[in-house]
Amino acid sequence: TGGSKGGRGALVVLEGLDRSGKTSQCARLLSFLKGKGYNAEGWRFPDRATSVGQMISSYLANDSQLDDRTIHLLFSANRWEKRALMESKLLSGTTLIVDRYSYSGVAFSAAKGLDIEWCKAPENGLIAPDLVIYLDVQPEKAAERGGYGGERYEKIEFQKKVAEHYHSLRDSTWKVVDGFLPMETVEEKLRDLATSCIQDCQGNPLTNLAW
Ligand code: FDM
Repeated sequence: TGGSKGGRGALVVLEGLDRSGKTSQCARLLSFLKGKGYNAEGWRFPDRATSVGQMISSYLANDSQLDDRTIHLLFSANRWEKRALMESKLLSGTTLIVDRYSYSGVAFSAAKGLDIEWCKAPENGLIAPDLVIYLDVQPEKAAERGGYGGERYEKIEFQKKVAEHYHSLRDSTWKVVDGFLPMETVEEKLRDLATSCIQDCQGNPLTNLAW
């Protein structure tokens, strides 16, 4: 079945504001793909399991303070430390469904007022996604979905700024899906986008982000 014809796997990234439904849609998409016989794994950034990830996690929980540029570089380092594994998985035919990536890295740090070009620079050379699915939600409506948790960035005003920066990052790999459609409708759209991406990218080499 799908994806196991000797071709490479696809790098599929889900992005969106907090409470956009990304995490549950990632899980649904992953179990759909596995059920269809695709070789697929779910990843997420930050990857809190590494030592860099633990520093990030403590920062997000407000248990530690870090300079804005320092935490930006740690988020980026957290992707760099996974790059080699990511490449080998993709080349060996595993599709990766990734909850947040470099777009979160740039949008959240730029929302604090850091220069966007400065924010993009350390992302260059990471593997470029084949598909970025942006789950589009209005920050006010997202906050109503059971409210934000207690983490550092979960505030409406901040999320609005993040949304603006996300919009400026759209490129040809982006597909915007309305995150307020019924959950099953969103799920259906993601299935279609991901399965066609997996077919379409088979013959294409991996490329790097070049911002
Ligand atoms: N975040 C996430 C960043 O600020 N930069 C990054 O590079 C990444 C990957 O971390 F508020 C922010 C986005 C979010 C927080 O993400 C933790 P999760 O998805 O809630 O774990």
